[in-house]
Amino acid sequence: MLATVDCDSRMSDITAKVVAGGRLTFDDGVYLDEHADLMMLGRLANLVREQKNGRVAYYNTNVHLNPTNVCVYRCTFCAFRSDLKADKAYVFSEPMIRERALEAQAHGATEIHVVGGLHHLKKFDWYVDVVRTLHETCPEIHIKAWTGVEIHWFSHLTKKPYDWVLRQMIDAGLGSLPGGGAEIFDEGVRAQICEHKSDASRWLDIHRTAHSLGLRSNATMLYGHVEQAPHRVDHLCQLRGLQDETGGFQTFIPLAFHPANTGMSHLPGPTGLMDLRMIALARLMLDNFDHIKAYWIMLGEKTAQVALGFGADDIDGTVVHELIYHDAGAKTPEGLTVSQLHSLIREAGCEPVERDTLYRRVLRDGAKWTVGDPMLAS
Ligand code: V47
Ligand code: SF4
Repeated sequence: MLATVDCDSRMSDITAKVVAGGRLTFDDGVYLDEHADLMMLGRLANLVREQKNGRVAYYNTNVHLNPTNVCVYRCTFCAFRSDLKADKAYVFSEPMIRERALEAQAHGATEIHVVGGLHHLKKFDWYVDVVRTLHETCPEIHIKAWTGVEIHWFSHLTKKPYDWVLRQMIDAGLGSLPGGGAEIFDEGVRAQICEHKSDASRWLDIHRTAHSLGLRSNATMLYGHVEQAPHRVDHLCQLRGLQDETGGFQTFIPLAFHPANTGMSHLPGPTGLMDLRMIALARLMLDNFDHIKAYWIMLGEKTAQVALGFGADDIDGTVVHELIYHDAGAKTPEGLTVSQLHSLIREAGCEPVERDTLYRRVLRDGAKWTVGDPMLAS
């Protein structure tokens, strides 16, 4: 009984803090992650979501390109990577990249999302040419490309600093950075799931540099594997700290671990309730992020729909050609049509709004599209 009273008073304190617009501490976050009643947590997160974004749920029309699956690293959570000489290894040629851009254009996409492996033999110029080919083929489409891990690899290949690498990419047509590669910042967890990958301080430094050059970026967190609540909350606090400094992050995307075909396939992966808890926790801890994305490809359409009432205001996009999650056992379709996205959002009681990568409203007139001003979260 006493424990219930303590829990209730802790939740009341946290609720009062959130309602007053105050900032939650690391300890508050761990409490919410480990003990809070899920429905109370969801209601509180939804309150913040409505203050920031009303009942709008954003989506975008995008196409993915994973130009190679060959990767020098061996992250234990990754089912997508391939050894150089394995049967599943592939590398996109320039005509294939051009064809993907034209397919995106025909599909009405405003964004091409590009991430892939770190190929043993490809030089930096090959990665620059991927961006250049896409941009020259379809200059109107925003290119969101390369995670912090890839930018770190390019810096290693060229022996040049991050700002030089990013400037080359911007000159070739890069528009922003996706949020991947962050995984979990804690070093002990990283040692178990991605020991060779660039560490937290480098990932953060790359995003800091990108923001200083005027690029916007996203942030992610991979959860539901070997990490615990304090690791997740520490990760969110570190992102919040950088956002205080730069304001350059647009959206946060909690990524649910999919175990099939990975080096951690013995783990069960997160439950649906944990997925909702992570969305709500992120909405409450990341008070300086405008958007929280429920990435439907990874959550499944059903959980993503519920997540719109637990703090999320974005469900990503049409996502044609997704491989990373499907290689790891995702059962979702590889893409959804705009009308499917609309019904999914409306059924959740939200208003669907198409955005471009920079959260500007997309206005369509038949096959043509233009963008309005950025929609500012309050
Ligand atoms: O960094 C890889 C994750 C990320 C698995 O910025 C896995 O808009 C779960 O970052 N189970 C790449 N996750 C994808 C990514 C992303 C996705 C959607 C939108 C945006 C955005 C970014 O995928 C990797 C890693 O954290 N990942 N394997 C797996 N088995
Ligand atoms: Fe390579 Fe990325 Fe997979 Fe790690 S997550 S093995 S860096 S493709």
